[in-house]
Amino acid sequence: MTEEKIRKLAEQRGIDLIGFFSVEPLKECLPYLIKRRQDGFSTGFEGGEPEERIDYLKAYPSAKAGIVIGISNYQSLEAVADDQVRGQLASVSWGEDYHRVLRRKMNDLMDAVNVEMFIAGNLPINYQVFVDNSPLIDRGSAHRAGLGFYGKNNCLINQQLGSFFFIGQILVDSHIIFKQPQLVENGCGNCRRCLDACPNQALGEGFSLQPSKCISYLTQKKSLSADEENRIFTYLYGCDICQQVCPYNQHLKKTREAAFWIDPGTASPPLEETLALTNKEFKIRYGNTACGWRGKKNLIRNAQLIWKNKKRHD
Ligand code: B12
Ligand code: SF4
Ligand code: SF4
Repeated sequence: MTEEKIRKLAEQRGIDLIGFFSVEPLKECLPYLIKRRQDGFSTGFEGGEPEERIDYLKAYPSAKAGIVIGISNYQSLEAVADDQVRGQLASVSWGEDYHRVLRRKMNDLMDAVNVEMFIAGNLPINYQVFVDNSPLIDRGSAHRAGLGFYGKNNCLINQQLGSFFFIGQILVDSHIIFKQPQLVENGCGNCRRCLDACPNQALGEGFSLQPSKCISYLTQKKSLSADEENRIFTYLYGCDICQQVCPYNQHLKKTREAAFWIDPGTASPPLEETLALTNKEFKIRYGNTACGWRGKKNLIRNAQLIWKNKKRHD
């Protein structure tokens, strides 16, 4: 199977970005992983030791090559103009859970690849798909495949999609014929808008992120210290600030993936409504979104903190 053929099948399935990578251990990421652990910046969501995280064969022992995809989730939403106190859901949790959407896209793609294999009289390709559900480093694979550069906001930035895209990877048990990817040069230069915009100064020089200061992490963490409680600001789940200010994220096109579309009111629900959610309502409203996994307790705790912090500042 060739790169060109797979690219065409991907485009037909609404996959925005696709790249190919070799499954040699991801040694280029190892120093960053080790440093992060030494600095005490692990979140517990990564899973696995640094050496294990860079080892594709540990994740899928028969891997011969990797395919990585990117799906845009960008939407620009107007602020809701009413007098209700609202919390914000970050773009990571808009619409259907991205883990499901990307897994579906990758399985569809591989089904199509295997139809082509069958027609050509070949055996099917065996494979495994990954989206944020293994120790593998999704940004690392996408970087190796030439999909973007690491921004100072820690995100992988692509020239067309900015950083508002999710990453999924497929390890396959067959060789794919592909051109050696061109690594994308870092494009931050002297810019430091994200570092200056982060309300808690969670971002450091040298691509680091201190989780105990990061709103995105804190909204997902189970128990918070008093200091951490003050750092939630207006977010019910996740945080988009260091992406919103990035020059690469201005004038982007709305995602064509309808599963992520959302209206402004749903993306910033009234706090009073959120505080009163029943288990059943939580399941209906958030069960199929990416913020469902931390449960109703976390969401309500965050709503209480936004309320409390707002009252303190009023
Ligand atoms: C743990 C985790 C978090 C943690 C920690 C984030 C962090 N910066 O590490 C928290 C909860 C804070 C978080 C938040 C978010 N996350 Co998150 N998260 C992950 C997860 C599970 C692991 C990330 C990880 O291992 N971090 C450790 C560091 C060391 O690795 P890394 O960030 O992947 O890449 C670094 C290095 O490779 C290195 N590096 C720097 N320069 C260079 C140069 C070279 C040449 C090399 C080789 C390496 C290198 O620096 C990079 C940045 O630190 C991944 C899914 C996965 N399994 O990969 C998603 C993932 C990184 N998250 C994602 C998203 C969307 C988010 C949020 C935007 C969600 C939101 N709106 O709230 C925020 C963004 C916060 C931010 N500024 O990073 C996407 C990223 C998409 C993208 N385009 O970058 C991922 C890939 C999920 C996915 N499959 O789409 N996340
Ligand atoms: S996600 Fe928010 S809190 Fe975390 S580093 Fe970016 S701006 Fe700061
Ligand atoms: S805001 Fe500036 S420094 Fe931060 S990631 Fe974007 S280009 Fe890089």
